[in-house]
Amino acid sequence: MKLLYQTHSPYARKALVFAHEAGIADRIEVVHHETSPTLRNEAVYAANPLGKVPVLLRPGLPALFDSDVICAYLDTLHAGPRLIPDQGEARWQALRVQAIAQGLGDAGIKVRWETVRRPEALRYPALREGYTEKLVTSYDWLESELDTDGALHVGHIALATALSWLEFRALPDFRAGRPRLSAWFDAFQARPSMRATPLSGETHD
Ligand SMILES: N[C@@H](CCC(=O)N[C@@H](CS)C(=O)NCC(=O)O)C(=O)O
Repeated sequence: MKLLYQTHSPYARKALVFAHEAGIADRIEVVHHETSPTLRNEAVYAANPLGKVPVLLRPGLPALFDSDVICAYLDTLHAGPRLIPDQGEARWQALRVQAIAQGLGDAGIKVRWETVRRPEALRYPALREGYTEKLVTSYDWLESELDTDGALHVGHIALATALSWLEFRALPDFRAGRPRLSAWFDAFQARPSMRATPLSGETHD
């Protein structure tokens, strides 16, 4: 399988960290791409009409996107404990943490558009503030709601890769006043799956 990847994408890294945690990273060839709404990448568009990474190319089978779907597929390919619990409250906790993590990445990208990516004259401060608020209230939610003791799940992977990216891009700090979240994140960052997949590079618009 091939994974269309971008070294500074939290979502692409999420899929790859998931593969590492599932013990199947050696079945995936990482193919590097740059893509953005203002930099069309034909190879990515050929596989995903949204023009976004990650995309998982499977021999003889349709391409899979986005990161949620790729993780769900990868979870069917290994014999270890499911990283997406299939029943009970454990399932809903994993999925809601994943949803918050996805939202952190989405809001962080919006904040970046309104701070560094959009030409200065086109930036809209009210939008930057609105998306910053979503980041901050989500950080607070995680401080109280994140399950830090139980089994590893997809939400943890999505969250660690999102927080790592937010810090990498110097987006609003999630650490101050949130010792539980910070301690959990620091421990997660030390995992081999995270160490094998460092973020790097600049966004190309
Ligand atoms: N919901 C998607 C988001 C993917 C996404 O936004 N990827 C970014 C890279 S961080 C991208 O490819 N952007 C290019 C574009 O929006 O055209 C997922 O979870 O995979």
